[in-house]
Amino acid sequence: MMRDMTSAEMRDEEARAILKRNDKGGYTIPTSGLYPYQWNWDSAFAAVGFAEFDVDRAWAEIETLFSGQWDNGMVPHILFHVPDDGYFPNHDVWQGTGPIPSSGISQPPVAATMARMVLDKDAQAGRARMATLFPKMVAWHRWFMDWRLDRGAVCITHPWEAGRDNAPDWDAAMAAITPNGVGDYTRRDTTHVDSSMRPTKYDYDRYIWLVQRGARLGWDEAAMLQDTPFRVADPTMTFILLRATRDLIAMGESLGEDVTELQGWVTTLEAGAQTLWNPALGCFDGRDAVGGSWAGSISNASFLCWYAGIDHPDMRTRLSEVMALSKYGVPSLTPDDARFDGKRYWRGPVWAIMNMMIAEGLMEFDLPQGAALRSNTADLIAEHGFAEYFDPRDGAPAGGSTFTWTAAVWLAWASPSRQGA
Ligand code: 9WN
Repeated sequence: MMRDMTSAEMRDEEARAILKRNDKGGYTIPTSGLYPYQWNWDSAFAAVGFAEFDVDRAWAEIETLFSGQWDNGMVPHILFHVPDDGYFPNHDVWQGTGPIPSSGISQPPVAATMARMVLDKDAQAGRARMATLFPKMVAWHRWFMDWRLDRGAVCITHPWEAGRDNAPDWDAAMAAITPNGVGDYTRRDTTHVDSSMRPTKYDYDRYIWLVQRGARLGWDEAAMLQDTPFRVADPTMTFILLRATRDLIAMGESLGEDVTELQGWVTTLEAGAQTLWNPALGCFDGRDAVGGSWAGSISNASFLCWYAGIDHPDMRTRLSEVMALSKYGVPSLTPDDARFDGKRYWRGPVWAIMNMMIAEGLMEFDLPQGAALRSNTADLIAEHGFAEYFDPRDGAPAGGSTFTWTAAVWLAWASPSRQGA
């Protein structure tokens, strides 16, 4: 007689079913309806989920992402493989100039780190796949190094580039934009998800204004730099690029590649990360590279320092304070900040991908909160399902459902069947 499945095993099955359902053949959408295309960092996380049951499919996910790479090395944040009217803004607004219809900005470069996790699953099978991807990843990292640094920290040129769309980190830079001439447009996101969980019209007017500016300038990085109102040095980008470059070096060395240039980038980014230290806050923070102000945000991105190999005693204290206020992991903004909004996207909710990256870093430093964060994330998903994000106060699911990256994080990392693995 077959024994009954445990609830964790049922979640494992559900997670695999979500990845398969969101699989459009070589790439995965984050969730149907709300996000009908291939997103950059979502895809990298999807790959580690697939690697739990289909390593070949995991490599295909990353390869499809890189098939959209531009000549200048940039890997777009969205690839519009099959047109879909359910999303705005589409390619007609973005007018990306790469080989596949795409947006004109990038997203946090987690791909090398996730590729290394996929490679660890089956080094033999992955070697040739990674050897082909290696120069493409190097070219992408070089694009960040060439175009996006401010005192060694990595800047974003659009809030969507950080993946933390409406984080308070960009409030000052957003306020510096007067979205004149943006014209009429119809949002689609609020037809799929309650508007209280999404960015506001004020935000969208500025998001679209920045897209129109980039499209007008043909996404020429040098031209976009001139008189830009929006350039923010971002802990998400800086810590993730630093970590991913370390992973790229490790893979490059085992492939027999020359990694001298990449080692130089690590030195630059390590120094850049220190320029994100806000002494008044006692925390790594966003820094407006144009206006010069600090965001004053204790955010989940602040706690990616360990993931990037950087420790700080004050960060340990900040982490204990934040975790005492949130049972389900690290919220996108500390709940004792006046700007906290538990349901609104990147101004409060908990995200499984951020919990995973933060915890991995903590574990590498042998800090006990890493294991705690992992089991908090397991509880969150076991109790509340595969939502896009969650209210940190009660774990209530928010945003889209049957979400690819939440399923992937469960399968690759949070599920009790993976813990201890
Ligand atoms: C814009 C797909 C993406 C994530 C981002 C998240 C959200 C898009 C949107 O969804 O952004 O890129 O339309 O709101 O903020 O991190 O990659 O899941």
